[in-house]
Amino acid sequence: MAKKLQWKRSDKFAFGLWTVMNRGRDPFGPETRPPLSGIEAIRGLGERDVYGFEYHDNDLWPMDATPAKKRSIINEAKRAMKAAGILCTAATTNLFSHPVFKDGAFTSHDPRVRAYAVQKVMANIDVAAELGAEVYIYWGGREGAEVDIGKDPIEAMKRFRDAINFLCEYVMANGYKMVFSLEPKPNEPRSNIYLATAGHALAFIATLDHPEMVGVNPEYAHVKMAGLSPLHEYAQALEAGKLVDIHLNAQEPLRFDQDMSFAADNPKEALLVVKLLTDYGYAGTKAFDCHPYRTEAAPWDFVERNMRAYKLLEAKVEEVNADTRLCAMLEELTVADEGGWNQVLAAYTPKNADKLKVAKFNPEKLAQRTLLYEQIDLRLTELLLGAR
Ligand code: GLT
Ligand code: MN
Repeated sequence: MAKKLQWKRSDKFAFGLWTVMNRGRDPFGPETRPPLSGIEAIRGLGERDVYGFEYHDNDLWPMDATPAKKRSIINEAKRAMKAAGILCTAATTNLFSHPVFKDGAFTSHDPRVRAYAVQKVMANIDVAAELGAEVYIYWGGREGAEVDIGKDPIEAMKRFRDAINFLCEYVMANGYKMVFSLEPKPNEPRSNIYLATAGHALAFIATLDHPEMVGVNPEYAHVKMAGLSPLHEYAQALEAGKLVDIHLNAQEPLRFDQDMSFAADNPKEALLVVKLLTDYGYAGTKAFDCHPYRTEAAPWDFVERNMRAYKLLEAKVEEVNADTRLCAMLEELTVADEGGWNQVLAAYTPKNADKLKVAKFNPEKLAQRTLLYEQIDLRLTELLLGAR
């Protein structure tokens, strides 16, 4: 394998422990792979030069673990991390598997369930801080509804907000160095999940007591399930300074949650995402959140292919950015600003408004400008397919 294409820890790749622990169960059939413990998952990822892992509390210890059992698992995880040279980059809480959360956690009608959910998160935030995680994710899988008349969506937002506000204060009160991250998803397992897209999440964050403590980690496949553009979601979050983590994978649009490996469906779209992250110097971890195909006997080919795909696309981005033909055509899209309009549009002033009011434009003439998008797209396709 070309050296450049071999991933290194410095690439900051991460995997959710649950991705390699996934055993291939789906709604139509049982597990096809043997179990893997959280500790074995940490070791296996570390052995493959993965930079970090993300975990749910119950990926590591069962919900009914005694305090002593939980402590011994956490200690073992710390030893495994040290031995394998892998970091814990993000943590999250399982607020979706147990039937207690069947109608939501933070948005449950039952205040006891909401309190239990917040308590479960607080307990894991303590562990996350001990393991060194600096990002804490909320994927509200059960926060949604099938019967909307039975669940006021405005009330649900208020409950969600109260929970996040409470937990922000908890992190501050403990002096933890940790930011929160909301992970949007439009549906599955609920018919409709609240905070369905990055846009919903960003708008919600602005209503929190500590918006500076909360960002988003859009998942590529979740965006595609909503029929939207992962590139645009990542870009909007990045531009807002809110992209604190990313979940990479692949997904045919508007289907059930397929959770395929990164770039498995649409390499051009994946390329543009890697280009965005590269060009704008995204510095967070790049976490893969997908599952090995059900036909795999072990998760390790899956782990390697995700990182390899990212490195291939990264090398391709370098080629694309250096391609003189493509660069020349992209350059042609820009227009010399002879009228000084960029400066006028950059800020409202009475003077700028006056200048604009009296300006003469010829829309017919402006519309005659041709744009080389067919040729540009073809060139990108040539580069992607390795044609000369
Ligand atoms: C679950 C979901 C993911 C979330 C995880 C975080 S769990 O597997 O499908 O997208 O990132 O809770
Ligand atoms: Mn995810």
